[in-house]
Amino acid sequence: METFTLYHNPLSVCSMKVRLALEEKGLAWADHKIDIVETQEQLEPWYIKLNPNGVVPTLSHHDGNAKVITNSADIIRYIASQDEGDSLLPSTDEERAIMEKLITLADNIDLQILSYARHPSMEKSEKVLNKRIEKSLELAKQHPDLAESYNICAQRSQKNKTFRVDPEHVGEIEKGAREALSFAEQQLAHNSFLIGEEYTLADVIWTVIFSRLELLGYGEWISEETSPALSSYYQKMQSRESFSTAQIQNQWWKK
Ligand SMILES: N[C@@H](CCC(=O)N[C@@H](CS)C(=O)NCC(=O)O)C(=O)O
Repeated sequence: METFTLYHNPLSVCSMKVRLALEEKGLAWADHKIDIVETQEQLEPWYIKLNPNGVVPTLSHHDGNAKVITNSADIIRYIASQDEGDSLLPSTDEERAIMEKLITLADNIDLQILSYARHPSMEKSEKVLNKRIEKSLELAKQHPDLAESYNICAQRSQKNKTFRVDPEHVGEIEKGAREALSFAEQQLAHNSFLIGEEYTLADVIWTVIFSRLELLGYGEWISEETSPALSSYYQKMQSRESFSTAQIQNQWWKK
């Protein structure tokens, strides 16, 4: 029986990072999908008790003691810390610091807002956000003990709604993303991977970022003309077995 259970969504970028880390590490895991679009299961009380921010992914690990880890960057660090499988961590402190910098740079790109801003149907994505706000506020009334979490969920969706139609805010996120990409391009100038010659968590996280940027229509940022090193690196990452087993799916949610 698997000791890891991943609560995730097939099309969520944060979930993809964790699936990719699990596959690269070679850990078996039980799959628990959470519908964050139609039924919005991430807001159900049982899930809020597991992940008080009401977001995917969440990893639970039953190895004698039951552990629950939230936040994709912390989850992948936890996965890397397991004894079995490949390390996924660089060998020196200096490289480890660069890996952490690359994780932070990736985390700072607000892909939620960019995704809601670039979804092919403004109307459909607006419906999802409205439903999240309504459901959070309704459940806050029904479950006063969880009201703090539900208010955080409602505020997050409200923020996504406001900023996705704010060109200045979207422009700032895009600017930050391009600066981060230029740092990654420099890293790849003389290396096979983002940190030297070994595949690490930085590669996990950035492979998923590239896939989402492509979906969002920013493929030119990682094209051969603009970023030759990133472009050939991303092709290599896509040909790894983990890219298909972890289902790094480049597609929009439908409803
Ligand atoms: N910092 C969190 C962010 C997680 C997150 O925003 N997840 C999105 C999907 S990628 C989600 O669950 N959204 C549902 C919602 O906002 O209600 C992480 O890295 O795990």
